[in-house]
Amino acid sequence: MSKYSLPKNFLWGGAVAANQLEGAYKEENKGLSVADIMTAGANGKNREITDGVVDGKYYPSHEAIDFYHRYKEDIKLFAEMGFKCFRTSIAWSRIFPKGDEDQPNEAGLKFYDDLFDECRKYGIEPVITLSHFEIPYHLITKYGGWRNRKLIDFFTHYAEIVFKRYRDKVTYWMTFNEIDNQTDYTNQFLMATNSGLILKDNQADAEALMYQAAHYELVASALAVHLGHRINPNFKIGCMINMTPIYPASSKPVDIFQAEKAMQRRYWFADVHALGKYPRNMEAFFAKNELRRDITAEDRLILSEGTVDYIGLSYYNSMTVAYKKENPDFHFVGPELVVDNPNVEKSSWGWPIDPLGFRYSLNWLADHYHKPLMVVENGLGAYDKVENNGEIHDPYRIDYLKAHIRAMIDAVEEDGVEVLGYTPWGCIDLVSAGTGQMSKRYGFIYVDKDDQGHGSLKRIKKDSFFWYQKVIQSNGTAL
Ligand code: P53
Repeated sequence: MSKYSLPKNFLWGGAVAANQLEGAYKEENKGLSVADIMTAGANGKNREITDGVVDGKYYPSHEAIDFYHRYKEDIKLFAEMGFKCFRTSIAWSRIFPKGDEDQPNEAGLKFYDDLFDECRKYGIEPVITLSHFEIPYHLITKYGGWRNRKLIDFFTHYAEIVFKRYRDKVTYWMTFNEIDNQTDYTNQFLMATNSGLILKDNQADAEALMYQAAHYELVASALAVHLGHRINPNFKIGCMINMTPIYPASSKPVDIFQAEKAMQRRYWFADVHALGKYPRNMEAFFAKNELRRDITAEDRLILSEGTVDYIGLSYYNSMTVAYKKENPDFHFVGPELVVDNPNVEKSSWGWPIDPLGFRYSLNWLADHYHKPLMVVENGLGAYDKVENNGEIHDPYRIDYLKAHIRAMIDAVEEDGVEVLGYTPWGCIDLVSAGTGQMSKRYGFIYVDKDDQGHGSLKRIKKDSFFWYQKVIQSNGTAL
């Protein structure tokens, strides 16, 4: 086999996050997390972040798809598809219900012991995110979330406990899910899920808070990497970046430079994680704007000593931006500069569909960071229909995944990119992070539940289930 082909032990699998599928939000002493105070929204309707759990409102995470009680049945289905790995997260608030305790909650630790054992029974390697949009709510109400330096200690204590406990059960870890989403600091959902920052509309200090919180997260991540390697030198600990390549709207130099500035503003997080220091473009930006005030010499040392082993990434779509003359210094936050790209199709939720953008992304990350990549999310959120005979035909999902897997294999074979694994998002239908809907489905396995929380929770294999089974069996040659 050529060095430039998918290895025999390529990690095919699927990805989920605890808060989007486990449910059992209060069971066995679990504390509330930020996900548990977010109501359901819809396409174009934001989820509401409430002040604690409010009576009479519907919170999709509370039951989700009840994976907490059904994981044996679900993992059996993953094994039937041939999964080599399964990416999920540990709900921090199961281990530390409030987040600031000394002693962990044994029942929470036991749940993940059983879950990882169940995976191992089928030879499925767990791939575990420490913080996937589920910071304990108490850390928000008492400490203000990641604006507070104390969170570094709480997080590293949590990381140490789970690294030690699962030392021989888990090898692949990631620290913070999609840490770069918060680049758009005007988006309350992203600020709450990334950093536990509950902000008001147009909050004046949102930008400064974001950069400070992100700094503390990056220090906490570096400490966790360092600690993890001491606990088990075989651990592979990665970061997790949402990779949305940003294209210029035209060949006008201002558009091209605007896109470059947007890339700098979104991907410096990966520089810190992978290279151990802030890029000079960000240092210059902070110096000019007096952002990220609290950084110590010790922090810089920690960052340099806790670089990640691989880059975990999610890829769904590309984004296209245009220069605006009202913005002569090429500032970038997010949606304000985005324009429609007429060259790509869109999903039912308006997300561009761009498989070549995936190959471009894999190349870009490999060129910048010279580390192995792991694709830990990719997929199409779509409406599915159950036919009268109970079957679900989802050729649109197969088309999307086929084109993206093709693009990934091209990146490996033609471009020499090193990719460790591929775990499509939401391998079993689950609650959408962005909208809180069930009807935005990604799965190979259908779950009978609607956007109001009604349904039998029955699992049904979709056509894509049998297709993906063949993809894995053939190591990506039978698409
Ligand atoms: P949903 C924003 C931008 C890109 C990816 O998203 C995002 C988000 C947050 O919505 O989320 C990631 O469910 C995330 C998953 C999430 C998945 O992509 O909004 O890591 O938790 O479910 C898909 O369609």
